[in-house]
Amino acid sequence: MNTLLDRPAPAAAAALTLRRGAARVLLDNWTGTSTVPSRTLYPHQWSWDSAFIAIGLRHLSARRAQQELESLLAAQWADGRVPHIVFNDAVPADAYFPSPDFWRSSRSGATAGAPANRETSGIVQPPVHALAAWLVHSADPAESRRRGFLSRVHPRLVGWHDYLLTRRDLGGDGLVSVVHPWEPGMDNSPTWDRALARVEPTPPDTFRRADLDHGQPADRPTDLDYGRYVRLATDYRDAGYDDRAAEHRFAVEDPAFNALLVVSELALAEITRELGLPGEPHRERADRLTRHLVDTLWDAGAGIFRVRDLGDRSLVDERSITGLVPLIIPGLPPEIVRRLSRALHGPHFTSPATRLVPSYDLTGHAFAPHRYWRGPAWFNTAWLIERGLRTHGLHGDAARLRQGFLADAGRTGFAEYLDPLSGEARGARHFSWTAALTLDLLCADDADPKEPRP
Ligand code: 9WN
Repeated sequence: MNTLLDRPAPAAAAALTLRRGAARVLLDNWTGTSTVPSRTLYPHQWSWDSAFIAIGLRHLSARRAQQELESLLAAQWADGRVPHIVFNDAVPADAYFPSPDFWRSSRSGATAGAPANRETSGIVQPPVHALAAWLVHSADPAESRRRGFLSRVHPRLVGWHDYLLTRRDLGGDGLVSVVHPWEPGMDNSPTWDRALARVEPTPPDTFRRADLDHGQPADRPTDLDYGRYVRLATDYRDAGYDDRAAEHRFAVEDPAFNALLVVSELALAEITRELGLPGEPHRERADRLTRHLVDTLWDAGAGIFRVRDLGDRSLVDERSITGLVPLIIPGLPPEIVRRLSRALHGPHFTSPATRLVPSYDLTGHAFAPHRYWRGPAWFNTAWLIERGLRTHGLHGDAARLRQGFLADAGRTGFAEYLDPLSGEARGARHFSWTAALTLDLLCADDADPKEPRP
């Protein structure tokens, strides 16, 4: 057992300090209905952030964790999409760019079913929500049943996955595509560069970036990247956010996005079963998606999953953390598990200064230790890899990653990400998902990750 009480006194005291610090971050970043990723850089509600935050919040208050997910799902569009940002109308318009008056969801998204009474973005982020909902339920099943939590979120989660598996199967091969680099949540990863180069950037003097008021320009995406992000979002908006009408100039199949849909489909099977309905269709969808992922995106020569660019339907020759995240899939063929585990320990992803996994190949031509998703090591992806290692019984590696995660989170004041060469904290501090996932890993043991943690 690995509970706080069973540990030797100094370790237990350190764990308690860490737990208190993480709880403080989540209390400070709570707005009354949800949690902002960062009070400075990201002052609204973000989709996959809320899922990670709920996974940690469940250890403090199952009820608040439920609220975190339900407030996000309340802004779901009628076509099933869960928007990547839900705007807080009490926050000044210039606090974050692109703001509600750029996305204009309630007007431009009306035909696609955007809510009339909430402003949101029109794009999506990775589907971690069903996994989060199942973990939140498992933390306190009695409270969850009493409040009818799963029966309320179930239809919304089904609608969300249906949207992705139908409207977003742009390649026609059973995999989900993302249509903007913000959608996979790894904004400026070098894996998007090739597809993004086809996009004509919007001139930088036509918009004002708010991120540079808080973040270091050298750590953030460049103005050229932003020009392309703005162009893609403008075109999507002007097509009414309609995936059938929009001419997507950027469309890629991302391994992590699809892998997270697999584990969320498996979670949805559990949710469905708990509600007395048949879970089999969701398990079958998960199996099908896993097969497509392996058949289409696995690069056996390189031993990593690749991104596929639908512009020319070829695999992108870059190694990124997105290619390792499928380790989280329980039904992955053992040979692929072995290769991914080898890749994790090889020269491309072994950092000298942290056990967290860098977001991009340390030896890659575009590696940049500070620049956002072009090298820095992030805590949410480390949590996903840790879970994947446990899923496949690699408990020693999982424990080492967990210890490294907890040490880095505490040492850096719950930083957004780290320079993988020096271990230095970068980006925002008091970052919500870092704190939330710290709480979760403090409660982790070596049990099967499908089981609720103590
Ligand atoms: C754009 C909130 C989000 C995360 C993303 C991360 C970053 C936004 C930005 O912050 O993206 O969505 O302004 O850079 O890349 O993963 O969800 O924390």
